[in-house]
Amino acid sequence: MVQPMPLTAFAVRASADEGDGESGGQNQVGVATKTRAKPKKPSQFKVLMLNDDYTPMEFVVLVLKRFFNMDLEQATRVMLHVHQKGVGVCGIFPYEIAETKVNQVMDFAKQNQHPLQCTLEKA
Ligand code: TYC
Repeated sequence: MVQPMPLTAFAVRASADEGDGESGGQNQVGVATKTRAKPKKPSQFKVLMLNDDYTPMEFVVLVLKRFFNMDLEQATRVMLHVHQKGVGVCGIFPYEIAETKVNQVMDFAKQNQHPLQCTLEKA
């Protein structure tokens, strides 16, 4: 994924380049290029499922299978963990994918009139 470079750092360096009268000085251009190109690891986010008293167990298992590609055994294990402990991890993803999964789960729960809650947390 392309990351926006830190604007302030670039602006300071760019104006220093213009002002010093030395075209082609080694530092300025090299530093700006390096700042722009530096690859950044996309940060990872846990998708968490929360327990409640009303959502049927079968529905939670269906959600875990449908949106997190779990098989019946995995989905049942995670659902029971959430049921007993209050919260559990459905998976760890880059931010945009994690956000999409949370929205898919919340929309699907709403459509089916269940109060199931799903959220994000930085991994
Ligand atoms: N506690 C719910 C019940 O007893 C089941 C449940 C499990 C609900 C996991 C939400 O994330 C959840 N029907």
